[in-house]
Amino acid sequence: MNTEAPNQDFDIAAVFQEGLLQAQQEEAMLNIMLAGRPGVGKSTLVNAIFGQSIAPVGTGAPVTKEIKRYRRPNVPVTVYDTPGFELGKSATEVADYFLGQIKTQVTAEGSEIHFALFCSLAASKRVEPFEADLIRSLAAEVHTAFVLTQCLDKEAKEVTELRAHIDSLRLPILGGQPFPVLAEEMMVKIAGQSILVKPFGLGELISALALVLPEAQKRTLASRQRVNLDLKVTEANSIVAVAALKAAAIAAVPIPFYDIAPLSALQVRMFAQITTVMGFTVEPKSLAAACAAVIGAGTAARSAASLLKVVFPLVGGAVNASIAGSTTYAMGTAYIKACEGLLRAQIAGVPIDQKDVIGALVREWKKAR
Ligand SMILES: Nc1nc2c(ncn2[C@@H]2O[C@H](COP(=O)(O)OP(=O)(O)OP(=O)(O)O)[C@@H](O)[C@H]2O)c(=O)[nH]1
Ligand SMILES: [Mg+2]
Repeated sequence: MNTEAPNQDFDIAAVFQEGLLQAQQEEAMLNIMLAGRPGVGKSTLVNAIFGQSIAPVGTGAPVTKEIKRYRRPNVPVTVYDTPGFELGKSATEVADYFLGQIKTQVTAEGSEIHFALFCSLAASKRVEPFEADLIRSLAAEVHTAFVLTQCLDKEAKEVTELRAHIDSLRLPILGGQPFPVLAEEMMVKIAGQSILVKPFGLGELISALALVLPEAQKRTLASRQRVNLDLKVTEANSIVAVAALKAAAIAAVPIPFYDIAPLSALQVRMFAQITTVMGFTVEPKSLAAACAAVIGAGTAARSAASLLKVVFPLVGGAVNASIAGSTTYAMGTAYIKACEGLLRAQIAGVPIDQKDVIGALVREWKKAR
């Protein structure tokens, strides 16, 4: 059987580029509502989660004279920011008003409010009855996480007492308990000493939110947040599982090697999806070079007709379902490991660039074989 590809026109860079675009276009909008007193740290919280200034500097379009909507170009996240509560109105009235206004807006876009973040200072003594009622009214309609902001020490006596108090209120909040967080590092003076307290708690909050989101919004959250690497890896693994199944389906009837461009395209698109979830910016040309290095081909873009062909042993000149599935799985897993290793390095303060992604992919691939 002819195992040579008669048509070598498989442009990895182009397919990868197309895959990146597609992954971005498919990202579902995530609608977030913020509530809580003024100045408790609502904006700081969302900006820290997404690693960019969404709430204060985005174009805040007024939904009503009170509610602001924040959105940035090319970021599928919309934040609805509600103001501090007006006294004189009941909590139910306030919640219904906010929810009603925001729902009108998101429904017009064919969507819904995906969750609300109710924020209160970790240093507060207690939750006022008005706030408790507001949370109950919100939580009756949307998933509501109770976030204790600007927390310096979640084990501190005051915080433990506040949490016990919140527990006693039996609020219908996400996860059954509040999330103490420090969204941004904070310099504090203790006994004349300046101490830098590092951010914490955002990863736990994101994990809990991911559990209640529909698949599409979970993907958006996983891709766009910058505080929970495990969620990215989990999502990336499910991308690989789906791709491996698709690959096996394509090769359900064994296909000859000269005809496996669709399989290779599927694998390159899988790389693009993983790249998007991991939150990397990778130049298509660099990725093509990496693939070329992985498969041992000399040139980058228009290299082998298939990634599979060179990497895996010929079995009777054809690819069967099991080879297609396992190859796709192995490639995806190596790429995730490469991305994960680099992101961990980056979190530890090591600056990384695109060339590192390529090197890491090649290393992981060699380890896996
Ligand atoms: N270091 C540090 N400062 C914080 C944190 N959260 C809030 N702050 C500070 O607290 C102030 C208020 O924070 P914002 O995020 O603007 O609070 P907000 O709830 O959005 O305020 P309004 O939109 O005015 O209601 C700002 O000066 C923030 O820098 C945090 O986690 N760490
Ligand atoms: Mg704000």
